[in-house]
Amino acid sequence: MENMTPKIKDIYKQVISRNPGEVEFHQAVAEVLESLGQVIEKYPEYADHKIIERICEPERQIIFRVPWADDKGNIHINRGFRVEFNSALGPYKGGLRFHESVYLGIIKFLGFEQIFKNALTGLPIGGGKGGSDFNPKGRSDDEIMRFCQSFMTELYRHIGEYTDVPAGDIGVGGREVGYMFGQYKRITNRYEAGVLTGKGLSWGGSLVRTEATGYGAVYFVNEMLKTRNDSLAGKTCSVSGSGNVAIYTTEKINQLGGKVVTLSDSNGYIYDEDGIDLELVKNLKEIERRRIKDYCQYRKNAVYKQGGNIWEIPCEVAMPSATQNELNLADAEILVKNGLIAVGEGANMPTTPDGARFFLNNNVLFGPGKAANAGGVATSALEMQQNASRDSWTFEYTEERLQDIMKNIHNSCYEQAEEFGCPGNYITGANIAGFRKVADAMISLGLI
Ligand code: NDP
Ligand code: 2IT
Repeated sequence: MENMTPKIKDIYKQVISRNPGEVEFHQAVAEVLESLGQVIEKYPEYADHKIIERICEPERQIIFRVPWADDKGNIHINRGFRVEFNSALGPYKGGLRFHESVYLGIIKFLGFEQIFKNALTGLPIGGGKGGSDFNPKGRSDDEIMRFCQSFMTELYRHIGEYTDVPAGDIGVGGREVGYMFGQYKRITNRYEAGVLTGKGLSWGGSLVRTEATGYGAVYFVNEMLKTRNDSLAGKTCSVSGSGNVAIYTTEKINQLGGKVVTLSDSNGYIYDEDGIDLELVKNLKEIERRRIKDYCQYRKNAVYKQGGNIWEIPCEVAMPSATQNELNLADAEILVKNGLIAVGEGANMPTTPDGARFFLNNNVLFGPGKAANAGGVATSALEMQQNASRDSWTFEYTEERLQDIMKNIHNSCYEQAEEFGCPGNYITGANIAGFRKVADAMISLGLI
C-alpha cells in the first residue's frame, strides 16, 4: 500500500472493507493499484469516470450448491462459483478451478487478474473465473463425471459463447471440460462448441491449447532474455508444479536448449540433475494420474524431497507453475544468491509482493503471471475463433499465432514500463497496458 497515491489508497481501503477476509483478492488488487498512480495523473478521465472503483467490483457473482453422490452412494455438497468480472472487451473468459482451498476470495483474485491478462492478449475477451471447493484427488472417473454434471446443471444457465466462456485451471483439464460440455449440450440441446475452451481435439478443441500456457510462458521469458542479448539455451531452470502448465513449460524449455532440473506437487519436489525426463512425467501425470515422487522409482539419479523447498535448488531461470504465493521473500533471496537471472510466472500470482519487489531490486527479469501465462487464455480465444468459423488450424499455424501474441504482450509491457518511467519493470508495464485497454473501452461503453 505504501506505493499508492492517497486517492488510490482510499479506493483500496474501500475494496478491503467491501470484501472482508478475501486476502488473495486484496493482494491482486493492491498489486494493480500500486501501478496506476501516474496513469491517473496523466489521464484524469479515468478518475472522472470512476474506472478503478468500477473495475474492482465484479459485474456479477454467482454462488451455487453442487450436490453429488460418490461411488458408495454417500452424498456430498460442494459450493460452485462463477465471478463475471468485466465484459468491456468481450464475453467473460477464464478458467474453472477445482481445489479444496477455493472460496470466493480466490475466485475473485483470479477473475480480477484475468481482466488485465485477457486485455493484454489483444483478443476480444473479458475477464471471469469460476470453480468449486471440490477436491478431485483420489476420486474415480465416475465421481468426477457426476460432479462435473452437477456443476454444469447450474452453471449452464449463466454461460454461452457470447456471454461467458469457461475453460480449465487447477484440477480442471480435458477430462473435466469433456464432462461439462456433454452436460451443457444435453441440457440445452445445442452443440455450441464456443461455450467452453480446452475441448478435446475431435470435438471442437484447438491444437496447441494443451501446451499453450507453458509454451507461452517460456516464449515470454525468452523475449525478456533477448532484451539482455541472452537466451534460454544452456540455462538451468527450475519449474514448480507438475500439472498442465509445468509439463509444457518444461517441454518448451527443453526445445529451446535449456535444462529443467525440478518439478513438484503439494507434497514435495523432485530434483534430477540430468534434466527431467518429460516422457516419464507425462506418463505418470497425464495418463496414470500419479504423484511426482513416483518419478524417482524410474530415475535412479533423481531425488525426492518430501515437504522440501524447491527454491533451494540453484537455477538461472525459475518458473513457478503451481499456485498462488508459492514463492516468498526468503525464497527470492536464496534464488538470487544462487545466481538467478529471470523469473516467468506460469501460475497466477505465485510470487508474494515482497518476493517480487526483491527480484526487481536485484535486477532479475521478472515476468508477472498476467503477462507471462496469458498464452493459455490467448489460445482459448483462438479456439473460439476456430469454433465460430467451424474451422481447425494446424499445430504450426496456431503455435505461430501464440508466439506472435506473446511477443506483442512482451513488447506492450516493455513499452508501457518505459513510458511511465520504470524501464524493465514488467509488473507495472503489464498492469498499465492491461488497465488502459479495459478503461478506454469502459469509457466508450458509457456508465453500465
Ligand atoms: P494442474 O491442476 O494441472 O496442476 C497444478 C499443479 O500445482 C499440481 O502439481 C499441484 O499439485 C500443484 N498445486 C496446486 N495447488 C497447490 C497448492 N495449494 N500447493 C502446492 N502445490 C499445488 O493445474 P495447472 O497446471 O493448469 O495450473 C497451475 C497454475 O497455472 C495455476 O496457478 C493456474 O491458475 C495457472 N494457470 C493455468 C492455466 C491453464 O491454462 N491451465 C493458464 C494460466 C495460468 P497437487 O497435485 O499436489 O495438488
Ligand atoms: O488463468 C488462466 O488464464 C486460465 N486458467 C486459462 C483460462 C482460459 O479461459 O483458457
